[in-house]
Amino acid sequence: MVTARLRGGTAEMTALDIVFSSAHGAQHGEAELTDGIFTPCYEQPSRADRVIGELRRRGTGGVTKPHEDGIRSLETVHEQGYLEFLETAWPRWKAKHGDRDALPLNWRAPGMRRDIVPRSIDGQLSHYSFDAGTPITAGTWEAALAAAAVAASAQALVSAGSRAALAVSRPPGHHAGRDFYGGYCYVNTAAIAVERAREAGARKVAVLDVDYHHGNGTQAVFWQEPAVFTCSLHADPRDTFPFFSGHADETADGTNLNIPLPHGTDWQSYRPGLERALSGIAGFAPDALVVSLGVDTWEGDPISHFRFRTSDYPGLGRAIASARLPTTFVLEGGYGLEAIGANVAGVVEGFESV
Ligand code: Q9C
Ligand code: ZN
Repeated sequence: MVTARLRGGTAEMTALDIVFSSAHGAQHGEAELTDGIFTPCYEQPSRADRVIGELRRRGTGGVTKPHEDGIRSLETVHEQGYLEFLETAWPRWKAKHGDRDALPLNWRAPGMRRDIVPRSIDGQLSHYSFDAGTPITAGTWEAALAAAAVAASAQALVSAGSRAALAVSRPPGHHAGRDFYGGYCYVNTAAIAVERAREAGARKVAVLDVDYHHGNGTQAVFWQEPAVFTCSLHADPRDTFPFFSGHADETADGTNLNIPLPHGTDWQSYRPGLERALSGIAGFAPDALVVSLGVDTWEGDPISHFRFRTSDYPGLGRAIASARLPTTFVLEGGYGLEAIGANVAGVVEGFESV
């Protein structure tokens, strides 16, 4: 079947493989610190529920539950000490401060110690995090485990011969590094997919990150790994979170490509950057592609400043399909609830149409 498709056959169109776990709902933070006040978390369960609801309504693909092990998948990317912190943070916080979400209160200044991990839960939150928008809750560990399993399972289906799969995973992952969390991300789902592809025999893997924000976590995870090419298009970090990563001069000896774009970027002005990204990927000649699929590029997104229309997303999917690679889509950001389902479905349906 795969061979027939590579020859350009259309007779064997198979529906997309979609992987979803309702366990994502365990992560339901109450509030994040934004613009000087505590606001309800933008990163909320209805996001993934909207996406899977719209995909089911349209019949975009077959939906399965994850079949890979979450812990084992996490250990391919994250440091053991970090995982132990993430697993135990909530009960330790709750015992000390009571039943409200855990948020850090301070971070190190340049020159302060980073070689000694604090003993207290408060110090450890500060040590392992980089923002105050990413609460650790009663269900964070359960949801993170499920997200890891969903991403690994989607990749396993592609590595077994499916042309493409979509991990409807939550919370998102691309801001999380081997030993840090932030930007609504605790574990790096795209990186987990990459490592799953490599376990299955892929020698080189590329990551294309189309979320509105720079994928700083994914870039950091693979910074010293020449077999993984990371590439991100995003709002210029001089203007936008994560502020301290995502500039064009971060090249990792040619295995990282950042394409910062101005506020107001629409699909037409995005396209040349996307072409550069796809040429970079083609030049690397990977065996597989992982797409960090954020749709916070949408014009109505409440925290972002790009201007994609819902009708633009199928074109993004078709452009990604032009890479002609086995492709695993992993859900990242997108906070406009009324359009998140249509925008994600648009990308994968555009991809499938090629
Ligand atoms: N005024 C992802 O899209 N800062 N993360 C929000 C809003 C954090 C976004 C500030 C944005 C993180 C996966
Ligand atoms: Zn984002």
